[in-house]
Amino acid sequence: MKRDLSLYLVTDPKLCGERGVVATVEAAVRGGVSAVQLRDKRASARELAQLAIALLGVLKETGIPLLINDRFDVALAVGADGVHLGQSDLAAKALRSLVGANFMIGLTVSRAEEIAAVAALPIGTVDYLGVGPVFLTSTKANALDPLGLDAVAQLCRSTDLPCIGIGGITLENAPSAWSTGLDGLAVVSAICAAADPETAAATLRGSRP
Ligand code: TZP
Ligand code: MG
Repeated sequence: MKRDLSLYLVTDPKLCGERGVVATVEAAVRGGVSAVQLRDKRASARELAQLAIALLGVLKETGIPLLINDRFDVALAVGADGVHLGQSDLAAKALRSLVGANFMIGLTVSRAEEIAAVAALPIGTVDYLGVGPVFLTSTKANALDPLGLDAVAQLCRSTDLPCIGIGGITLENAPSAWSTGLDGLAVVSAICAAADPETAAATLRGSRP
């Protein structure tokens, strides 16, 4: 099934604060996010699975996919829709051999060589690319230098896979991020740290030209 990844929320427990991840996702869904990734670098597998099950409850019957950051084992165990892998996680090809075609695999890329490596894989190995950081971000520890709009546009043009931009995307700069030809925008702080995540999501939703 083709999924709508055009407004992709990545959760951060610290930035969601007292409101919590579940309530933040509920509000973001009301505002119009089309995909959710559970990301918590500090959680144990068990904690991640527990939160994932709660989020699957929120997303049930919305058609909005839930992906798990890094941990395909947790994603499979709870019946999530997919996993988002980084360049140092298990190779997408190895994972695809273990899971069916309906299980989504996203991969972070920041360089032309990484996109070329994906292009060399059998079609259907990777479902979408997370491209970034587009702008400067303080959300991710050890984030790479920002790619900037021209490099993002060039990376998007070099692949047929859906490209989802991430890193420093805000309500203000979202229109310029769209101008690169990205298929979707992924945000952490723009929604998780917003006083009103529903309105933030709706504003981002409305930023697409
Ligand atoms: N991967 C690349 S940048 C980033 C991740 C997880 C963090 C993006 O966070 P924000 O708050 O949207 O800049
Ligand atoms: Mg990762």
